[in-house]
Amino acid sequence: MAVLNQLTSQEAIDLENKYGAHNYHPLPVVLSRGEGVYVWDVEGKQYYDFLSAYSAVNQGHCHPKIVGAMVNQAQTLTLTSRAFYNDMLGRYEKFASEYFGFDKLLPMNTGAEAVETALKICRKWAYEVKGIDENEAEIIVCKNNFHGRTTTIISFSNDPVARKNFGPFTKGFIKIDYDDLDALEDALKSNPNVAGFMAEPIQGEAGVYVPSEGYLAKAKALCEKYNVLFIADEVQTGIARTGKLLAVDHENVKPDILILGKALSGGAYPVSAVLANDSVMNVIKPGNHGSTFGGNPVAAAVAMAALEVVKEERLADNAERLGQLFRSELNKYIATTDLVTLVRGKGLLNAIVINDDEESDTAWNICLKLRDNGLLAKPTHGNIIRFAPPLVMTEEQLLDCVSIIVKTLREFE
Ligand code: IF1
Repeated sequence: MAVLNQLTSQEAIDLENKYGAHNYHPLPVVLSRGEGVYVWDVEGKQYYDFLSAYSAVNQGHCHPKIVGAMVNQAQTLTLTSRAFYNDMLGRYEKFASEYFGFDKLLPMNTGAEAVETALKICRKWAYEVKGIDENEAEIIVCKNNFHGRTTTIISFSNDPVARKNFGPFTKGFIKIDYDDLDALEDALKSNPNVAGFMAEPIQGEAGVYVPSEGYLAKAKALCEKYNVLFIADEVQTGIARTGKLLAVDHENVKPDILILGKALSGGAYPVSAVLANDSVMNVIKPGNHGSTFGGNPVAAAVAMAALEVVKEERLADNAERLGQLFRSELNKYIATTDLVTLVRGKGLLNAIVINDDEESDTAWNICLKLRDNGLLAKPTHGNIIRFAPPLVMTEEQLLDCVSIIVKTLREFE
């Protein structure tokens, strides 16, 4: 095996620039180790990870129980494909279906694949159960959504950078304003061919937009009234991130289709899933859908360990408690400054809005300074900085992070 000689940060960045597609603009920091809430760069500098790989590392970097399950399974049987059965998949499907309270689970790998899977199930249900004419199904989505980057998913995005020059696009989607129940009812009333309504319980990439209290429950009730499936994309908000196991749990809403990803594996391995009850999931028959790695034994072992950690370490309660503390501490600072207009979020999915226009690079420069001060975060859009640490953080560590964030912001006043 090639000896991994130690790279400097600049050497690592140069390699990516020369040999890697330029589909990202990362913050200039090169990480080489992670443990719990900390990551280290190649020069050995330690940082608090306040992004958690966009909420994939809720259980903390390299959690020993999750890594142990992965290593153990990887030394036993990694992949059978679904051409044959294996002794891990059924156990995982039972475990996770009961864990989230659904009849069945369809295993995939990435969040976007799970979103695509949910859309296919919803359409097939519309034709075979609801009775919509084939190829006429419409799915309602929200403006400023983020559900992934496949061609169909960007077909219903309104982000020009995600869409430009990737057409032609997939038909069959109706865009409405987020957090607008009248718009939802109008779309349901005026379109007899609606199959489903898909939404993020909190719009993450848009800038951590928390909808009005009751929005999710009323949206679900409207879906029931018009015989339409409510699809919750909890890829980013799920797995205890917002202070409950699922963000929909804050309103006791049970979606007809639940989409999971990211922290379903604790960030150790690509694992995603779609869950539904038999009345919906049983429209899927052999040959309709699948993937080489979907439901592989390593994914099964990792996901079960990752979900056990969530309960054993009471991560939802910790996220709820530390999230309240984080927002109250940041609000104390906001009361003293014009630089930041607000902090918003639920649990440990939060964001601050910088009092500057979207095109300014203030948020980016603040994140560069946060990096220098030992904390990693990244702007979502323009003037909004998302803060999402691993849910295993202690109160002492959170308060240390708050002081780093406030100290850094004061340098920009
Ligand atoms: C990137 C954003 C976050 C998601 C929701 C599905 C997916 C995502 C609600 C697709 C993925 C990731 C993608 C990653 C950055 C990150 C992201 F900035 F892109 F929008 F978190 F907000 N549903 N979000 O948030 O899951 O296929 O990536 O596994 O593309 O840069 P995926």
